[in-house]
Amino acid sequence: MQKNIVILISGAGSNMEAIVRAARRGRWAERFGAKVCAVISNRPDAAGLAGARGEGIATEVVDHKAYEGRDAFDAALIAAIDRHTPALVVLAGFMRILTPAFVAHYEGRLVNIHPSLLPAFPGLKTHERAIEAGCRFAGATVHRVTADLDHGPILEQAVVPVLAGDTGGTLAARVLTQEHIIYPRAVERLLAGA
Ligand code: NHR
Ligand code: GAR
Repeated sequence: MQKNIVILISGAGSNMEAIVRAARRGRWAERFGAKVCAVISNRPDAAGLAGARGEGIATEVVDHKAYEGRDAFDAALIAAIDRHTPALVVLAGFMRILTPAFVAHYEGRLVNIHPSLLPAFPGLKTHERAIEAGCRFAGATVHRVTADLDHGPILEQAVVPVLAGDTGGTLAARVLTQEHIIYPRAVERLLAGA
């Protein structure tokens, strides 16, 4: 059975790129019948859209500003995603909170990477908050998405040190290098059924 992967982005798309590269290098098509078949952004100006096109992947924009409310946006997003009959929907720097109806529609197929060591620091501005709290370690978490924001079952985590003089930006960059390792690994494990 063909396992289609749809990736949702809002920005640079470096996690999306890491997954696309891992799919190629790890021969996901041959081993799991899996391929990244579409990248969808809620922001028309997301830099990751050009990256995806450069990889030969179909792209689409579902601009949340064009919809009256979250229910209408999520319905349009579901329509765009379901054209690809995905086995897996991967949030990669996707910045819109999803409605319970959306989450229920993709139950068991929806994963996210969050730039903190969950359950610490769900939500936004995670790096600044970790520094402010005096944390010695920070990191990233791949988790299943549930209606309860950033609280789904944990699939993978990576830890990095918080260094003296870190800003949100320097810490984010250190965490991001680890995201690029654990996100492809988590997706590969899901495809392998492990
Ligand atoms: N949706 C559900 N239901 N559950 C989760 O666990 C989700 C989710 C949607 C996105 C990613 C998450 C993150 O990893 C994610 C997890 C956006 C916001 C947010 O507040 C919070 C968490 C995450 C993503 N977004 C604002 C909103 O009003 C908009 C912010 C912006 O556009 O910059 O949707 O951190
Ligand atoms: C990543 O650090 C990701 O964990 C984070 O945004 C960055 C996206 O980078 N996600 C969130 O903050 C979700 N609210 P990318 O576009 O280069 O993958």
